[in-house]
Amino acid sequence: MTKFTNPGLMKTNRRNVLRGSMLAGAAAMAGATAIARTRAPKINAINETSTKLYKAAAEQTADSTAKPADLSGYTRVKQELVAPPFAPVHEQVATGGPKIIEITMETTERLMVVDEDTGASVWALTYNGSVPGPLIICHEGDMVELTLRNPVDSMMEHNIDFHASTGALGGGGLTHVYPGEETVLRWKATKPGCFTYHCAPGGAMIPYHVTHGMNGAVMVLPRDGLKDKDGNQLRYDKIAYIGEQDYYLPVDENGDYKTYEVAGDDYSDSIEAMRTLIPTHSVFNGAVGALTGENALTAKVGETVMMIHNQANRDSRPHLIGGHGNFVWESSFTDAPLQDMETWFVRGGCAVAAMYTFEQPGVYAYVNHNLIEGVLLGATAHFVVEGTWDNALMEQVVAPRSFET
Ligand SMILES: [Cu+2]
Repeated sequence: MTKFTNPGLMKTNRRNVLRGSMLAGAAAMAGATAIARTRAPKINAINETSTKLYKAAAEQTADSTAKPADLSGYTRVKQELVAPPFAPVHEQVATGGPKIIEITMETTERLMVVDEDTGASVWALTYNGSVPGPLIICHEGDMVELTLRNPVDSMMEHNIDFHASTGALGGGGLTHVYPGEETVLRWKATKPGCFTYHCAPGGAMIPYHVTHGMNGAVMVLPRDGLKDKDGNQLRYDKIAYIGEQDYYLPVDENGDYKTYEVAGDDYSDSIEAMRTLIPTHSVFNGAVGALTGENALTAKVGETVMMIHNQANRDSRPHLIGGHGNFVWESSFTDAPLQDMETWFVRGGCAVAAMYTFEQPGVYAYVNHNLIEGVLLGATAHFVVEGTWDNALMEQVVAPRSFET
């Protein structure tokens, strides 16, 4: 099937649909000034290198005479993935032997409003239609078996790189799917912790897809559950899964956010905006206000919430205003958690788990404590917590009043 991705500009066939090199060529023709900067590496050259890298990984495996994996002793289960901020049904302490966890994700491209007030929107590239993609949960020693499906009406090629996995570019080299294709990848979870996954089709398409929402998190729990530094069991009552997304949305000469007909049409403008390294937005769960107001997270006094924060591209520093990170796993679940943290650190390209038991009712803001990003760029969520106020912890002794001068 032949389709015109840029009418009048370039013709391609299905196997070449919006491959990075083709789009970069189109971008160079359409907006050479946007991309050809002094000393800036040529994007099509980067693409070529990266494409070869991915091919090499795929071919290496295809030529391999490796013996089949021994799947005896594993039980197959299906995990129904759910949209953020929720988590799939799971056990905190594994029962039974190791499992092969079957999941399915679709690489859906959809127009999303990022900020209703300004009209900012993005042709989001997603796993299962959400930004971030769904949270996947397994235990150390389990296998994750993903069916990755690219809908027929997609404009682009997609794949997936699991930071929790080992080999073949995190699976990126084995999972390239064009519109109308599906692939199945199985990998073993050998490292306990929270990990990012993201699309990485090659070249400039890697940051383009990641900054268009194509990322999410996997939580690999220890088989015997989470522990504090003394080995005491830790359990949570609920999970709040928060994906922080930096967007670089193009604006026109009047400063208004540009709109585009189909996914991929913003490629050349987006590359230019991304090169500034200054995001126009840094939001939680895809859009300004996705976790505030009517969409706020909820909890009760005495409940323990596990906050999982994913940032696939940039560093972040979450802070729960009015609360703490009682236990924070910035690295892996193998390490003892940090305790009683005020603000913790999410290295760009990773996911971090922080556990807190609410002690007071009210509205708590969970922010990126670069407060410019938290307040001006959108990285704020709210927890609305019900319960009884504890004056022993805090009391307004005197309400604000005038004082005598
Ligand atoms: Cu993608």
